[in-house]
Amino acid sequence: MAARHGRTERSIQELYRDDPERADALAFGRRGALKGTALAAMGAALGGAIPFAHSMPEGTLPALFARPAAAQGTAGSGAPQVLRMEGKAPLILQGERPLVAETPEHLLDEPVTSYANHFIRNNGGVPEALSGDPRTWKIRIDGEVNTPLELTLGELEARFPVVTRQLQMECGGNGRAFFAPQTRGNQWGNGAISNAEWTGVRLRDVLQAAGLKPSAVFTGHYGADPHLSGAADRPAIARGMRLAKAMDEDTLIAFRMNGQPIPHIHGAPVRLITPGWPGSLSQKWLTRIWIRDRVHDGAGMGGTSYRIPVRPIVPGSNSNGADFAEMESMPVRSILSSHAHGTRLPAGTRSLDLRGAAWAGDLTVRAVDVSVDFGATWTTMQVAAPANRHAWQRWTGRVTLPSDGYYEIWYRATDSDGRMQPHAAANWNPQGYGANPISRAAILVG
Ligand SMILES: Nc1nc2c(c(=O)[nH]1)N[C@H]1C(S)=C(S)[C@@H](COP(=O)(O)O)O[C@H]1N2
Ligand SMILES: [Mo]
Repeated sequence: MAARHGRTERSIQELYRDDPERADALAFGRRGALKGTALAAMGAALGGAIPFAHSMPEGTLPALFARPAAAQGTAGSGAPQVLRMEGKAPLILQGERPLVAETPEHLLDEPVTSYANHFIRNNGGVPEALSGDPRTWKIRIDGEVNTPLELTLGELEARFPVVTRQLQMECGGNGRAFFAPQTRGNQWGNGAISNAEWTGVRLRDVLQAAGLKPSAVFTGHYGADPHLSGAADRPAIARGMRLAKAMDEDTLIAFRMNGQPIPHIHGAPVRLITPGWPGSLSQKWLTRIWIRDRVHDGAGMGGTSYRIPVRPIVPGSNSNGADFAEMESMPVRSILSSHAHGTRLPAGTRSLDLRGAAWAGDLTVRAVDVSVDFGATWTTMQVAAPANRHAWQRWTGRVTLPSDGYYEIWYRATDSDGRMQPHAAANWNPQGYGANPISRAAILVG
């Protein structure tokens, strides 16, 4: 071992990337304790001593190596891929066609998500920017209704009560990068989430004005964005939801974001906001809501699309989604916004004031706990009440550190039904929805 020490030190980070099992065996040895030259090698690779090495779990990649590359702002090659867009922070560019960008967790430090820090998720192209008066934009409500409606944005605003709420919007694939084996789709960390303040009318009020027929069971949503193929008759995405969610008082046809007209990239001039359920149900550039007498069958419905196994399937296996169920309320998740993953703090730092947010779809968050000793002990954070139903909840708290060195901040939330974020992404599914494992941020002191 001693003779190999130098080489181990240089290569352990690469080895953890290429062959984590062998790296772990090398680092921990057969007895599962990290000590001696292996501990020194691990410390060297991580950039500091590891004060809680004795509770470092075997078989778990150190967070500094394990955090998905995308979540660190480096896609693949190591060169940071950042969004360059007027008024937007340098978000993590997940793709340019369609345009998709993730907000780094530490930029989600505002209680109300600003335009600058709001993630972007498109499935198709971005429609032409509006010319003319946005109040003349029309939406159609048809299908299983007594009176099909065609309403301009001006009429919507004048005819129905206007409400303003802070609402979470989270992509159904948020956390996808945490799945093993990897699944297809944008490799999101935890940053496909927002909590902006939306103003609009309740979808419920508009559906009641149209009058729902007894046969009405589902919605189907359409927007003005073109399919990437350019085919005019192919919607980029056309999702729908059970009527119960459409009738929820927080499901809005929104026309203002944070008090301003909705920015073009976020669906100007009018979009749905369906908080707590997959973000794909928050149709942008909204043109039509088709009320259906069956589960909607538009683009992004059926098979394995936004559907998850009722009974766990073998990770990595093929499935046509036959016995999957629609993904509805999103699972509990927390983010840390006060410290970026990989932050280096001055030597002598002995306590950390932490901040973040947590949410749980249609439920609320009961607790957020943090560990700085690899899960051996946990400290309870203070969790604020949501600003309103379906808003995220901010959390704060302090942890103490015994000495300089490498730490991992582990953070996990528990929902109001008692469900806690799991240690590893669970219920693997082919398109990677609902991965919400406990998160780990690496911090170096000194
Ligand atoms: N018309 C339209 N609406 C859409 C989409 C889209 O591609 N087209 N993407 C959906 C998805 S998958 C998500 S997660 C949210 C993202 O909204 P944002 O881009 O404003 O963050 O919009 C949803 N609404
Ligand atoms: Mo999404």
